[in-house]
Amino acid sequence: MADINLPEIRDTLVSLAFEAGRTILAANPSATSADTKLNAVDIVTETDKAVEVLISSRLSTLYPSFSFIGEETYVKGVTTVTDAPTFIVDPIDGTQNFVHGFPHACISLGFAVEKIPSVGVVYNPFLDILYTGVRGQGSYMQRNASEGSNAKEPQRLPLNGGKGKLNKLCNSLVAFEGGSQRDGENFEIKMRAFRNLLESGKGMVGGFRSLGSAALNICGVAAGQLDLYWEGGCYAWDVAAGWCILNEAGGKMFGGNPGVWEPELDSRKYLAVRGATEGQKEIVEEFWGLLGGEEMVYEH
Ligand code: LIP
Repeated sequence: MADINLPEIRDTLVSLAFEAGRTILAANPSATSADTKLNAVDIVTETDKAVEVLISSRLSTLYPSFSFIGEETYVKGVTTVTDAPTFIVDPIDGTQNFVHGFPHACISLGFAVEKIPSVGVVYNPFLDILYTGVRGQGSYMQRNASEGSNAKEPQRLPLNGGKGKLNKLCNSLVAFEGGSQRDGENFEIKMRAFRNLLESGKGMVGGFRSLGSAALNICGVAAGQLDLYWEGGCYAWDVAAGWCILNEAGGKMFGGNPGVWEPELDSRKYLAVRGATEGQKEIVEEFWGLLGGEEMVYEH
């Protein structure tokens, strides 16, 4: 790790994110053909594939000795996250949003060393908002990010220096996602959890949101705009970049199943919690308590 220049990698990933962002903005998703993967709601467009090719080819030229994992070239049971320095990339996180022109989709570019998220760049080209994080060096959000001299000053995360204590779930703004798997035991567990989180007399979260992009949900938690984000079923490329940004903002990633305090990067079950002066452990335990001891199980 000592001889890897993380800020240089961040700068490379930022310029790649802007280039990918221009490709995404130039695409006409309604005229772009979309294939399906797991089922009819798990879609991939030509633009997802083109952006991944752009990013992987640039990175393999610039950093030939580093590994690369991308959503569109992942092979089930074959692609694994190892200890090697690895770029972990989702070319468009929030593909359903992209296809519908709902402006919450992003390029998610992570870099992990020994499976520790060490650089994160998440860029929403529709809103021109950039999130960056470098291990040990803080994380930032920048508006009008691609506009050169008109770009706003990067703001250190969490915004407003954080909001202090985390209270109970009923005082919290919580994000969770339905995900693309819409059957089976994991889906049933999620549906029971959603009910417990929303129902009066149980968690009754103060508010619930689904941005449709894991990376943007995590960045919202890093910024302190969301208190928590929970999802089962997403992959390392959905979370790697945001995880670094979250850590550097004083937040923490816990496991999506009860009792997992230090989740693996590719565990596919995550609970992101914003930075707080106190109450992190308590709200995680309150959240896990609403899962009724049930555990989601996902293959890699
Ligand atoms: C999406 C995630 C989203 C999740 C979806 C999907 P994609 O990524 O970010 O949070 O609920 O199942 O994985 O497919 O748009 O890259």
